[in-house]
Amino acid sequence: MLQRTDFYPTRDDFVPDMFPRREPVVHRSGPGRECGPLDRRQLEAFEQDGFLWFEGFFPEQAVTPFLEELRTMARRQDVTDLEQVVMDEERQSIRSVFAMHELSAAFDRMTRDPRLLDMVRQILGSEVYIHQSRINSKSGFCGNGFEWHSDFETWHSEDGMPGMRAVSVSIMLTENNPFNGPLMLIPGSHHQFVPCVGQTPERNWNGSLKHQRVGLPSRSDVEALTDGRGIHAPTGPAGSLLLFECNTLHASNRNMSPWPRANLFFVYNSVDNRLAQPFAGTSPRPAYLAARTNQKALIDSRP
Ligand code: 6CS
Ligand code: FE
Repeated sequence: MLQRTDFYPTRDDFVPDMFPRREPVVHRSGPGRECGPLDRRQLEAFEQDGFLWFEGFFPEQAVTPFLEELRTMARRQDVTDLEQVVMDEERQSIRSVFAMHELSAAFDRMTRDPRLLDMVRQILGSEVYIHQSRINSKSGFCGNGFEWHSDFETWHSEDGMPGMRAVSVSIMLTENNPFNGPLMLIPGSHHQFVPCVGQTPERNWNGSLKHQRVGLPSRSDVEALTDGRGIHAPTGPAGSLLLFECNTLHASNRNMSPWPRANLFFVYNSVDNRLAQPFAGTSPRPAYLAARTNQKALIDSRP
């Protein structure tokens, strides 16, 4: 019988105040799991802040092909008509492409890069699989932003992710600077679960991927979480890498600059945290948003 106790109640007309998370941030389990590419200082920083930033992790030329691939996709109507491709409001440019690892061999290889997998396995203390992958792209002048939210709150409510044991890896395809809508994170916000007011409509994803309307923490909760912590917006060249915990509150502004901002995202979920039924009671989301059949442990592309 799948776990049906909902330890993270949210998406209702009345919800509890925010409360401490149940799961550890860095999972220690089994001998040898302590080892991995992240040193003690990095593990402590991830535990404390809920994210880790690696400026220039990949050389820029290693990520340029993904940007070329995105530009080619944007010119193909058979691609932009796919349900997993989300256009921006004016349908002028691509906002997101989901399940990119199923559309692109290069993208699939990158999700199995041992340098990434070893860090994620070390943090989650288990084997992992891809819960969701996407490219988010904000063209110059017109790329819209994303409201403050916890990804886990959505994945728990709408995908049935039982607990907080998932990590997002984001690779910058373009320079992320203070002007082109970089990701903003609230350090330490991952320690608290923030229930959100408002029932989840059926097929919510038809609108939420363009403009999220439910699963938004209250402004007073966001303000409370920034007290003493501030907001951090990592910036750096294409090829930079951000690891962030599934429950770290994040947002991004619209892109008012003339420069594009595009990032790859892979969400690794622990094989010990496989999806149950959506806790919001809604129908499961499409596979391009939440893997349900392919939840086998990833094999890395180690030569
Ligand atoms: O619904 C989702 O899964 C997506 N929504 C947001 C705002 N971030 C996470 C994820 O890509
Ligand atoms: Fe998000």
